[in-house]
Amino acid sequence: MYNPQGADENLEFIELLNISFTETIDLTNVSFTDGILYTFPTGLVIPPLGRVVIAKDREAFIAHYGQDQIVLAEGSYSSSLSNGGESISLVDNQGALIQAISYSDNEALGWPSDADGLGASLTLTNELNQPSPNLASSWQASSIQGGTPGSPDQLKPNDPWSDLDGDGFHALAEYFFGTSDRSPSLNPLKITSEADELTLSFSMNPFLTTMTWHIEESSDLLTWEPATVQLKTPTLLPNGRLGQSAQVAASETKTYYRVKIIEDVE
Ligand SMILES: [Ca+2]
Ligand SMILES: [Ca+2]
Repeated sequence: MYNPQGADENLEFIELLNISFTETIDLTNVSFTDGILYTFPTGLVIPPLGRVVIAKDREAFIAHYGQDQIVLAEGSYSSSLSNGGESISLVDNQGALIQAISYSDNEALGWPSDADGLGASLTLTNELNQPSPNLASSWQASSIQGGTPGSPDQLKPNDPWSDLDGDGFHALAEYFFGTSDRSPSLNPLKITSEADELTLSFSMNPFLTTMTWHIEESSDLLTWEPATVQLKTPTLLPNGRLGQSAQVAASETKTYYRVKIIEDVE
């Protein structure tokens, strides 16, 4: 959030995401050195796919956003994120460059105007595929006002059963599959066959933390049982979602398959 709504710049924040699915990253003495100045304290780690937020004014940030579900780094950065765009650098504890980012507020060049003082945050898209942070096309305005510091841009829907785009997929299912409930989606489930094997595949939101799933089968669409499947290793798709697939043995009789999505209730 480089240009919060209003004249006050104290609600600026910057968020780091660990894009590894397996590695924890130790941020001890990692620093921002250009644009803003900040050094991470000893022992701060980001788990795989985890996020950490650094505020310009920690107290103002907490008063506005709270701290639920947010890993907020100690202290605050000094200086500000320029409202006209600038270059910022993140370096490791030896001073070697990790990431340099040049952002802009230039709408004519495609930078999102809603993130320039109108309430949205500047949000990297398709972040797991490491888009260039220097290109306007890599960024969008956050989906909701104020952004979602500490969380992915796509939040779990308040009403799981709504179907705003009328495509037949409920909001919670779209959240699970990583599709939008604000634009119609095609059936995310695909079945392909090769020799005697059927492969069931679908895309999945990579940032799910409170949902599980399994595949079920039925011969009559009335009685469903867990299917015997061989799950393949998930892959990262070009669209930034996870590609899940499972092999099922071909059957002599007509068989239906479905993905059952289970929301863990805390
Ligand atoms: Ca600013
Ligand atoms: Ca829908």
